Amino acid sequence: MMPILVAVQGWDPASWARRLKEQLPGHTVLQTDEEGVYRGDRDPADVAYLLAWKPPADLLSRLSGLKVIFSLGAGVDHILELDALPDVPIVRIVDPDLTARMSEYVVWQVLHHHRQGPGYARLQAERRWQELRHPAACDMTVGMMGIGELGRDAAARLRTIGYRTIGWGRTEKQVEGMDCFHGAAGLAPFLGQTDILVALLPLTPETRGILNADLISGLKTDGPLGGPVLINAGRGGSQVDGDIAAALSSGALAGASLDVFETEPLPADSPLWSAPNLVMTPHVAAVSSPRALSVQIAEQIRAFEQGAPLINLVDRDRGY
Ligand code: NDP
Ligand code: OXD
Repeated sequence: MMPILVAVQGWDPASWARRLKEQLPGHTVLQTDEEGVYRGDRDPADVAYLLAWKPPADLLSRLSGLKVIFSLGAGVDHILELDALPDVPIVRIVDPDLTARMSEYVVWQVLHHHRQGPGYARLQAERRWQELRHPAACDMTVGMMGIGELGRDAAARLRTIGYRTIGWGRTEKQVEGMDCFHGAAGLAPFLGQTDILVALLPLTPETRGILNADLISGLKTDGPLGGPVLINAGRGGSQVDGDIAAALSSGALAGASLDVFETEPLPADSPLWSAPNLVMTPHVAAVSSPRALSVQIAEQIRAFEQGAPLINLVDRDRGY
């Protein structure tokens, strides 16, 4: 059977290799160390399947027999940005486990701002017993920037709580239960109705830096929270950290939750560390579970070896 190589940086390669081996006992499963360096005896040119999270570019150039690359995340910018990417199919993660984790994060953060989480944290630190008013969910509009696999599920769950949801994407779409906007022309009307903006966009040349001061100034300002809130769990490259910190300080944003940052880990001198009303998490909104995701990857490898088409393929020209 053709070898599989798990190549991850910053994650535990052994847990992925072990789960893959359980699913595909007939296959040889190789792994890199946690820096993505392959130190095994087997010739890298024998590797047929690469399971990757931020693989080092020089590793890819040694995998001359590669047949498929599986991204171990939903996003694929960590692969597409590499030079000398072999011309093989790239598969990304679309999986109920990952989707559910992201929706949990989005619901958690929307509710946190809606129910005055930052204000109550401040009052508790000051040992003050004081009520802060909050609007009804049905009086608030959550704007989903990115209405793909993750954005649509999160919106559906927000609607069960009572929020109105609207969406913005690249191409025209009809999604039950939400008004959808698209493209440059659809952005202003979308932002103008949005109390809480949730960004779940892939990082592409078009989305790089899109969450900036100009965009923030287009958000609805007379909503029930006293100002708009921004939640970004897509990619840090889509935001301008300094603009968000400034908007929080000036009150142009009433609050924000960021799971991703322009540079990760967030540099010690980032103004975001001390920005008011900001919830920060270290890129953990929807972590990839080896147990859940290895099942689907193994199924795809088995199907591919029997001549069936791969699913969840990345469109390289589109960039996601
Ligand atoms: P999808 O590919 O299913 O959806 C992407 C959405 O973004 C689509 O609605 C697409 O529009 C839209 N989009 C892409 N480019 C543009 C653009 N230029 N202008 C407007 N809309 C655009 O991706 P997923 O929902 O599965 O994942 C989204 C992203 O979430 C991932 O790419 C990844 O970066 C991030 N992510 C972050 C995680 C974390 O832990 N923080 C975990 C998992 C994912 P259209 O359909 O019209 O093309
Ligand atoms: C992903 C991520 O893309 O975790 O899945 O960021």
